[in-house]
Amino acid sequence: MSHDPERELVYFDIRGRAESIRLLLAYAQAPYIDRGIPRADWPSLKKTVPLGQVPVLVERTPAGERVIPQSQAILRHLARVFGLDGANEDERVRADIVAETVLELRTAWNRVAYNPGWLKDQAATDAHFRDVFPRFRATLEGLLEQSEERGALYFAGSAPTHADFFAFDTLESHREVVPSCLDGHGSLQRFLDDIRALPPIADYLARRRPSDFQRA
Ligand SMILES: N[C@@H](CCC(=O)N[C@@H](CS)C(=O)NCC(=O)O)C(=O)O
Repeated sequence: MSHDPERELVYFDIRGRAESIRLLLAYAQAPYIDRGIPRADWPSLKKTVPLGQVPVLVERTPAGERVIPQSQAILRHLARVFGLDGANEDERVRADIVAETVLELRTAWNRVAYNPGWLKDQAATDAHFRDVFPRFRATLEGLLEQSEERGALYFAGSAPTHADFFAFDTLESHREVVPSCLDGHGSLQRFLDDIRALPPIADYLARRRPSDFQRA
């Protein structure tokens, strides 16, 4: 008898903050309901979710329901459940360092990419790619190269962790807007290619919803 909960990921029908969670679930080959809610339904749904925001992960078992808000809490919970949080304490620490770094970049990116509209403020987008992105790209490249020096393919170790899916999604999201933004940064490009080639990820990428920026 399976003890896996039934999972439902509730978010808007975009990649946004839910996409690294979807990537991790795809890699773990874990079934779940990917509930993309129409914007028109949001005002009533907002009142029913714990922090009034999405994404939210709902896990249902015969014993009851676990409802988790906050994308990073969801991602790290699933990483622990599926053993994608590092093979030992050193790897877990490295995964957290990378995830926190990516979160800083992502927070800045969300501001220009999603608010107040889809890439509506060209000056803010240009400033992000000029003043913010290069700094984080250098930090992430340094962290990845330290990992490569230890013989590891991924940010924390020799197997992917939550931090890799978060980094992948955030870097890819930047590349969708400025395709050349990783030119000359071979280790980051190699990392993205390696994640993309993981069979369950390749399968997911072939069928996922279109880029958020195709709606811009
Ligand atoms: N720190 C939260 C932020 C969540 C968040 O800002 N969600 C947005 C969508 S990306 C939202 O729910 N917006 C609608 C609202 O706040 O009413 C997370 O990472 O999950």
